[in-house]
Amino acid sequence: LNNKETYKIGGMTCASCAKAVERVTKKLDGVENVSVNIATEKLNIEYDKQKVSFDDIKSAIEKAGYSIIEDH
Ligand code: 9UX
Repeated sequence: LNNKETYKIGGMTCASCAKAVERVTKKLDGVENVSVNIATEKLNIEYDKQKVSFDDIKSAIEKAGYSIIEDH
């Protein structure tokens, strides 16, 4: 049931921002693999849609001070 998606993250200005985005998303139940590329500003994430929704991920990222948009 894992679903792989790529999203565009806004507001990351240093490598620690990328780490912060990884940390807040990994913490969500149902999220498996997360990687953030600071150069491309992309979030690659694998998650179970039965357990966690895009809106949950979006809320966590916005709460941490960043923005997220669907990249397709
Ligand atoms: Mo770096 Mo990001 O000093 O929120 S952690 S800018």
